[in-house]
Amino acid sequence: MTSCFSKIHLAFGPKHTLANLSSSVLPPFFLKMARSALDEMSDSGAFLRTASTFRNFISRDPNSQYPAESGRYHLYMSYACPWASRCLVYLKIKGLEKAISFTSVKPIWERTKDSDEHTGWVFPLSETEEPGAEPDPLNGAKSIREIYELASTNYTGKYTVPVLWDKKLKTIVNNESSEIIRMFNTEFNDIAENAALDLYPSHMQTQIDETNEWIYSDINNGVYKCGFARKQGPYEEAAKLLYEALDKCERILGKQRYICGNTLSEADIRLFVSLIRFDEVYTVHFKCNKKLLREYPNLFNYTKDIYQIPGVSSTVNMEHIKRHYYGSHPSINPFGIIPIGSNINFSSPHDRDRFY
Ligand SMILES: N[C@@H](CCC(=O)N[C@@H](CS)C(=O)NCC(=O)O)C(=O)O
Repeated sequence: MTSCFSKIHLAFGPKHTLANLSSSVLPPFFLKMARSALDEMSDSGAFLRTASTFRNFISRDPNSQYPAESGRYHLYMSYACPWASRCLVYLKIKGLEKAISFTSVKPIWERTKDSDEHTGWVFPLSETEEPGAEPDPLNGAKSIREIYELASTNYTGKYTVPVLWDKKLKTIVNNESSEIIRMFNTEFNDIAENAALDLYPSHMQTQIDETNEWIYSDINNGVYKCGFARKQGPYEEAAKLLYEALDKCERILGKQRYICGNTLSEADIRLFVSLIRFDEVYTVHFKCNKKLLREYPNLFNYTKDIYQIPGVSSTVNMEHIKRHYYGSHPSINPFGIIPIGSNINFSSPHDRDRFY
């Protein structure tokens, strides 16, 4: 566990310390840690995501603290969540289903304790209560919050998914999806059914890292900055950057099949999880309505292309996605009405094989 101080350190990167953070930069969670994404707000009304806390690594080295053993780890996730979904995509396309088990929570946040007002991810009480979701098979927990409390008695951050759980040491290994996908990509190759697939090959790493940076900031997190902004200025700034980034993707994808060239890479999976949610959710719920995904020919066909990679469509549960966003943020959608949507068929033909 990191201390409260080191969490602030992590959130702002290594350059910043308490001493050089001015009070106008210090977010409210310095005084009271954010308990949900809806609390992560700067004084200017902009959404400010806090860093994940559990940052251990599974290793292919059998002598490491967390060796890559089959059957040892469990992914707690939500089909609704883009960050958790990217981990599930990796689990499926790397052929790790037999090695790493997973459970999805229910899509709509509920009260996690009678004694306070926190709402968050909960498990169904039975196998049949919620299609796609299952009761916690390992710890019998009622909520993801309980999983964090089992791993640490003094945890004060958000109770986010994904959570990579170690069944042997009964603790959380890691709750940061960008790191979990890297572990899934390389560390389980002795047991992965699709070990040859490398989505972060050394010759592409610089390009993938650079691409991830603007896609994360302007698209993956950019849609949240639009949706959770509490003032017009930060919303407009985020929306401008979002659409500049989408236009850039559209241009790139007019010249090549994938975002970093003609080979599928990590950057594609990271982009995909946001695109697949775009028209059904972000356009309405997060006010990203300058243009729809389906108005971008290259991006739209590209989304279908990734969706049709064997294993990927099974990670997309649009029911969970829609019910989560429209049903879990009452300050944005007080009546929980789910817009009817366009019900896009991502299995329909696409034109991306023109690049081969
Ligand atoms: N940095 C984390 C972010 C995960 C995250 O924000 N998950 C959201 C769901 S989409 C969550 O669990 N939020 C719970 C909350 O805000 O209380 C990662 O990428 O793994």
